[in-house]
Amino acid sequence: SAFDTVIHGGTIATATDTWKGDIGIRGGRIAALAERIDGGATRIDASGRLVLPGGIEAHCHIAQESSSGVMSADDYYSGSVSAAFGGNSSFVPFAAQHRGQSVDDVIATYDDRAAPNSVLDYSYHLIISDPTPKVLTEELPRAFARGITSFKVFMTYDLMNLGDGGMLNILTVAKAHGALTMVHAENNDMVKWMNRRLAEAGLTEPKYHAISRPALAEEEAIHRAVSLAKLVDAPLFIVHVSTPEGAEIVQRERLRGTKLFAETCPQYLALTREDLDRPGMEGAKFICSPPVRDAEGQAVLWRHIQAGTFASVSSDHAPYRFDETGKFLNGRDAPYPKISNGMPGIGMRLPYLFSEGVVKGRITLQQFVGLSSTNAAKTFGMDTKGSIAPGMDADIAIWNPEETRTATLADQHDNMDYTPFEGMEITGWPQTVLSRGEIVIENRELKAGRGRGRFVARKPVSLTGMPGYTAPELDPARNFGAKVAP
Ligand code: DUC
Ligand code: ZN
Ligand code: ZN
Ligand code: ZN
Repeated sequence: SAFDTVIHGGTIATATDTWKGDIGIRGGRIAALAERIDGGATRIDASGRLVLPGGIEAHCHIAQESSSGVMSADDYYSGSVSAAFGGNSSFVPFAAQHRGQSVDDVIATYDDRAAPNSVLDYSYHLIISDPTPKVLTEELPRAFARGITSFKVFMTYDLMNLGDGGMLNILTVAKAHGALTMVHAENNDMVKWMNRRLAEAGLTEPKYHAISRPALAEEEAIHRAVSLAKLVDAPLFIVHVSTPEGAEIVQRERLRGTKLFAETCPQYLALTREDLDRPGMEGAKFICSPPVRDAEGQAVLWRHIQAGTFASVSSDHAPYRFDETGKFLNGRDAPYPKISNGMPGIGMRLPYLFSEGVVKGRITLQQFVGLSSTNAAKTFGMDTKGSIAPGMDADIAIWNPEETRTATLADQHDNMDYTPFEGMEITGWPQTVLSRGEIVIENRELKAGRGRGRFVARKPVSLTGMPGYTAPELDPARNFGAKVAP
């Protein structure tokens, strides 16, 4: 047969189109699209199903130590399996440099964690917390050259944040190499000041986590991050935007042509600070940063999703079990600043977005494909992924748009002991997932083996349609005839 696999009879959708037809797959790539394709060593019946580009999870923490040394509950096996059950064909976890570590060593460590274990194709975003001269001039350029073309920096946490000058330095390096800087934008001193104030008043239960990280801390830091990036005209990606104020800055700057991208996450649409106030220590399950907020804000975030403010909706899967190995590493009744920070959700990102977005009529199917896959591929330079077109990797998720089930922990297939989405009624579930033409999930069963995933070398971000910004002061020649090096 001309094809290894033919997917037939489904409704195919990309970020721009929907049509009925068949897909012929050969050598792991999409070889043909036609109304009808006969043959195929394997034939997959997709009648009554949606055939979509496999999801690309662009924000997740897998086999990663936090700055306080807590290891995430999922490794590259359980993390990729959970992602696959959730409709993803590839993912981009973080490889985190903590202070004093060499970036070359960090990448080697994550290669050892990922290559033997990942079921899905993967790349990394670096996390940079220690931008020494060697990191800036040698190690980062080396990482970019091998296809790790993005990295995250922090404006908060004493052990992570770079300060404004440090941000300008690293943004400049990223710009020179076509790399993309991602930023966790919360004002560190505002959060520390709030923490001190709450501690002095004895207010340490989980619900005060939300109070300790005000919306203003995010708004101020997003504005500052964008200003720093504009000064050097470097592209910037704001991760996990949780507030209407933050989203509004992103929208305004994108309209001006600023080289700016952003994401939000399902938890900011699904959960509120009321969840942090569940009985006993239950609220600890919902501690993440930035914190979950309120219902009014959720409605505004949906408006921004509709309006195209966000490139993607990502899970920010940061799994810590509800026990002494995870959330309660510092004890069962630890004050909120000592409870491990993050929540799981890699398996729920797409079912939640489909159910609340497409099924409820908030977004189109095309927007869903863009937010779940295509935009991440473009933004993070995965040029063989994120669409259904001849020559692309056959990374495909076949969805049953009508199946309704209640979200449960057992459905996640991760290494967690809770899901924050427990009990939510979800319509639309991925049923079969292919990665480079290989069946990873079929009828909700795992079919692929540990270690089949491959590292994806990524290209620079595409900045088409983003003219950027030139700060007049950056070039003194314009004013006083003096030259400075770029
Ligand atoms: N930022 C993340 O992106 N994830 C977990 C915690 C954090 O601060
Ligand atoms: Zn057919
Ligand atoms: Zn963050
Ligand atoms: Zn994160």
